[in-house]
Amino acid sequence: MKLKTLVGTFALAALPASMSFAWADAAPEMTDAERAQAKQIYFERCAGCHGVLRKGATGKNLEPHWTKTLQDGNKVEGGTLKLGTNRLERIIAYGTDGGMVNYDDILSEKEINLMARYIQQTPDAPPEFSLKDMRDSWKLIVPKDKRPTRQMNKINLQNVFAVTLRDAGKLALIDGDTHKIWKVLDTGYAVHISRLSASGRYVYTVGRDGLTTIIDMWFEEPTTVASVRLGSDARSVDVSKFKGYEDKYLIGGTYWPPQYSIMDGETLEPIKIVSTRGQTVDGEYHPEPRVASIVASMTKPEWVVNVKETGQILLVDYTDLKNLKTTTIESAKFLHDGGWDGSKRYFMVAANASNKVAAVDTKTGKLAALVDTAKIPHPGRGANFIHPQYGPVWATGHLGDAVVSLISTPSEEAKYAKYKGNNWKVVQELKMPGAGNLFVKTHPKSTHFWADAPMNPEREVAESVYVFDMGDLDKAPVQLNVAKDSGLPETTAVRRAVQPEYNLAGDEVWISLWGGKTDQSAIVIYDDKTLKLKKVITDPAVVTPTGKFNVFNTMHDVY
Ligand code: DHE
Repeated sequence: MKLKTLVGTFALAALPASMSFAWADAAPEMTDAERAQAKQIYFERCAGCHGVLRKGATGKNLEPHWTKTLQDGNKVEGGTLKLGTNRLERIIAYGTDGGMVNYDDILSEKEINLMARYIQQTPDAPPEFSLKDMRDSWKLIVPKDKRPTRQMNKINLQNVFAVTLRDAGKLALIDGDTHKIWKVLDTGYAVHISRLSASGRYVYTVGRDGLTTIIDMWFEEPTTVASVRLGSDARSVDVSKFKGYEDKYLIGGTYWPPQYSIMDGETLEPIKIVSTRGQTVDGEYHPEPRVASIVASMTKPEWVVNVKETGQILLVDYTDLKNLKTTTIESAKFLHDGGWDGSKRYFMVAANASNKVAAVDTKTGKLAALVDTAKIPHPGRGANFIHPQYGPVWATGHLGDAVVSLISTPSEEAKYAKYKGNNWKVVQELKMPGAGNLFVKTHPKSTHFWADAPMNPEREVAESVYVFDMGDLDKAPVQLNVAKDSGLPETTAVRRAVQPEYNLAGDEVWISLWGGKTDQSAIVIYDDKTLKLKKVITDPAVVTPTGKFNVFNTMHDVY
């Protein structure tokens, strides 16, 4: 069994920018072929956290002034700077306790050496992507008038799960009633999220490579009816949901180029691109402010667009796209993922490097609060429930700390008025076995609260999920070892148990067992009441499953 080893953090950000260093004259040599290979690996594995221009966000800054070997043996006045090829190789292989995961079970020694040399070179800036480029990439595969006018199959669409098959560049639609794979469709590479049309008929996917697809579930078999490229690196997409605008527009956010794009919601025909380059909340210009989470408001015809590097939250009004009105709300860096509070008035978004959660009031269009939390909040969409002592709370796990934070959220219901004094405070921290949580989940019909820990360095923790009893939150959670329960033979790569998702009835919880690309992975289903194993889906098509999105729960933001 190969365990992740932790080494020290970079501890670089604290060094003054003005410090003058004796840099090695040149970065280590690379052939053109090596550079091309490293560029591809960097895009697939590193750019998400460190940025295309390597300015850093969730991950550290990796520009050559930090990474290149120093001539004087890697020592600088006032501190020790130990980068250069050897040190970088160790960090890439074994990870750091700052949140960098180990790659010794994903990349070969040769590839690790390649990456250690590559990140000492000047970053490659990919080309920009214009509205014309987007239009050129647009494929309307089935026009609207050639699509069914009613559902042509007997599947219970509300209980379908859209499952990302990350490294296969595919999406599986799984029938939640029968647990059978309905169809596997080609998508962009490493679909990050799926979102649902307001009608529940269309699934929208967005690949890390910027390819967005729209899948129509009314055909006898799900069919991709259009696709378009948003740029070269993307993470988020959502549809217009406000009354009168249901499914009219789709918005997609890109990491590269840093911008958001608006399309027709049923054909994906490109309409508009808006750049997010500009000033950070600290008053500095940033050339790569990436679009992180996006969500459609139910309160107004607006999307909430969270810009990572600037810490600015944009409320984009989609009623008049020619004369686009945007409200810009200052919050904190670096904005990442988030979800609605129980009332669906406040959008809660993690400002992960600031150890804060920003709450946006979508009714007033203002920042309601910046809540201090434990290290590196990572909510996914978070989870809402009524706490026995503190009333309505929204929960987030943490990548950097062994707790789940419960934040008190406001409610207009008179029975919760007594909890008002606690609003926007962390009222309880639930103890986890370690850091490395990515996703939490509960359901209005459940008494359980589920949390994963896939980024924990201990194999056993990363391969398990933890279930809290919401009636007694002081009790330690029950550990379910998903890898063992799957019955699959142990593999070299850690099989991370990731992203609990409920079914329509709220009585089953689905967990992805995310193994290596050539290993058999699985979707493991538990009975939510008894916590007993119910089903293991191990079809050979299940390659590197990660996110799962139940149609009904995604449409109605049930979490
Ligand atoms: Fe995610 C959500 C970005 C790594 C699985 N991820 C999100 C969102 C963003 C984001 C901005 C919110 C989208 C929204 O709601 O509109 N994720 C990033 C990264 O930048 C990061 C750190 C590095 C990268 O290179 O992508 C990253 N994410 C991962 C993974 O490694 C995960 C575990 C596996 C994978 O498929 O890549 C992963 N991210 C997810 C999932 C969601 C998500 C499953 C949606 C959660 C939900 O419940 O809505």
